[in-house]
Amino acid sequence: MNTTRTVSLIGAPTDIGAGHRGASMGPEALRVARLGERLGARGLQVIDRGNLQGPLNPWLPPENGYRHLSEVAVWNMAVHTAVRQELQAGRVPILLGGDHSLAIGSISAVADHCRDQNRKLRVLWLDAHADFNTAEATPSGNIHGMPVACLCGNGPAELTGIGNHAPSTSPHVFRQVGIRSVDEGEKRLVREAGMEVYDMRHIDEVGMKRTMEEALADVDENTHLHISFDVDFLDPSIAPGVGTTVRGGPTYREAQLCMEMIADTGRLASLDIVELNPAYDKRNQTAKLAVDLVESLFGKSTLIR
Ligand SMILES: [Mn+2]
Repeated sequence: MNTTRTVSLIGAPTDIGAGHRGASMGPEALRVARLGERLGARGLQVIDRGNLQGPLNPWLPPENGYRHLSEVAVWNMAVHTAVRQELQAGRVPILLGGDHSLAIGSISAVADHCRDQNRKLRVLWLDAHADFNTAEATPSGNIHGMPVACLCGNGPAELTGIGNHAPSTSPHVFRQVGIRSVDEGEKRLVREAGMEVYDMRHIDEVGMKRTMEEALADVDENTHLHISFDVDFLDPSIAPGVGTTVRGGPTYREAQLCMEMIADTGRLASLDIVELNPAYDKRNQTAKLAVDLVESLFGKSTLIR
């Protein structure tokens, strides 16, 4: 592992792709929960880049199956540029969302970087949802339900074309963990794409430990490991501060184990923290929990192991 790693916090305060307002307050809630200070205490160098800027949320109904498509594209281009810059400077970008549509910008940047550096990309998608919807399959038109599809080339050109390569990546790069809500049409798309999904039933049956061993099985020295952490991954009893709660998610201990096993690989190289919605939170508890988990992701453990 590198000696002193530098992480860059990049705020993207928008709920432009979501079906509920409020994820735009996520970056500040994470700062209030002392994300930067806590990572600094882990021995990391932390640079806070402040917040990106983009269009306000006009809160309009979907058009041709997409809600706020042009605004989502503008935000994602800004995210792409910012994440790319940090990677090129050898830093670990942490995107503070914002809703999950922003993963299009961040993961397209990571994918471009991996192509340049000849590294293997692995994306761990921690989420209650597969986010593999298309305009035809989605009931809502909310683009935060479509980022994985867009990154794999299944979406509008405004989004599939972000970055240097279209499509940015392929379903085989993804390992999805914690999934428990997939729309009917989306189920078929996930199946056809052959994406590796470790849903909650799988976690129930074999446990989080074996699930993570499987999800991380082919991470090697040349792997760039990107984590896309949708806070709705967590059970709503511990993480109420999200717009789209789905019961039956990982417990506190399961989530900690998941993060610690990722840290053990030593290959974590970029991170999204998305869908934190302070409008639904209680006394910032979900932001504080997210910060606890991110500390584990960066190697905090109970004992010296
Ligand atoms: Mn998501």
